[in-house]
Amino acid sequence: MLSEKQIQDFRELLEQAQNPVFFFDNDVDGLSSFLLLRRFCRKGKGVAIKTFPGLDTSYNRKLHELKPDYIFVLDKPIIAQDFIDEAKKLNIKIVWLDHHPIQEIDKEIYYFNPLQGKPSSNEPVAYWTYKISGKKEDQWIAMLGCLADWFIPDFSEEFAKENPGLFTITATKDPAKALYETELGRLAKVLSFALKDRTTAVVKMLRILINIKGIQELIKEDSKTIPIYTRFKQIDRRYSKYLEKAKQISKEIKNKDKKLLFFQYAGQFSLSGELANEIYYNFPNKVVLVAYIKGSKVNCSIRGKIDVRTLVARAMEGIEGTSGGHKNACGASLGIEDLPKLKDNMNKLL
Ligand SMILES: [Mn+2]
Repeated sequence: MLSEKQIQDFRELLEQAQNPVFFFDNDVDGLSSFLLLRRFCRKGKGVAIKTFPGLDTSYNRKLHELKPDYIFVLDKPIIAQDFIDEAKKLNIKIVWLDHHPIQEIDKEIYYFNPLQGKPSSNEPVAYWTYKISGKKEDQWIAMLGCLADWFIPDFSEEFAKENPGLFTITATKDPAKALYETELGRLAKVLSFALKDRTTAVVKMLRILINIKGIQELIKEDSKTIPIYTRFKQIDRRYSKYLEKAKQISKEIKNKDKKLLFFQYAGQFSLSGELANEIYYNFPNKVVLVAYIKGSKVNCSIRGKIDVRTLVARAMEGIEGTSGGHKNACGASLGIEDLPKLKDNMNKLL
């Protein structure tokens, strides 16, 4: 966890900044973290980082363009050394708040990570930015960020009691239920899909969310929120189709008693992580592998009750590519020619 002192220190850094720029991970935890801080300090610009897994050197130009005195990096496990050097050269201070495994950190960076605390913990960044901002009226934003990272925060029961139409007490016991069966979960999906848009559209979305009065304004589909919903619907149409297909496939394999639920798709949008989560939610006894084919490359998302990280690492033996992630949720990338082999290996190992 972060200590009271650290929370206070972070707040002071925010206050010192005249022209902060917030670089945040391109997911709902990252977005919520930015919004909580931005709505608290009322200054600075936000940049959604689209490079993965780290903030890479393609963002150096933002330092010249936006001329910040402080930058705040949120929910990103890696910052390219060259970016850090460039910031130093320009006399820009770096504040970094993250909850991923700790990397070697440059001494001149103000680094905050609950994993370093006592006790060590890894709450989403939105949880901590909410503690920093302390604005009760923004609790819904913190809820969205936490949920999207499959984390139920300690204020969720309070939230459920005060917002019965949005969230339920039973959902406070189960993050999957919270995500797939509540209105708040649906909104997390809306924001997640809306983030998958061109930079200019995302900037527009940020402006809307910085100024929005409350969650009721976000729920309402009107002239104000239309840019968010347009993109969401566009992606959700595809997403729902893929999901239906995957459910169909699982019906067919149920009879054969197979452990692996394999689903592949190609297209404009990278949705394999979201799809794998929801398919796994529907078929918790299967190991789910969703393969997103883009040109000659494949990105896979794997979910399962068992240790799929080890399973995938073994199935990738002899295949050129990478794999890694968490025990029950991991990823792999490889060339398209090796996808049948990966599927085959997984089937054999299971
Ligand atoms: Mn996160």
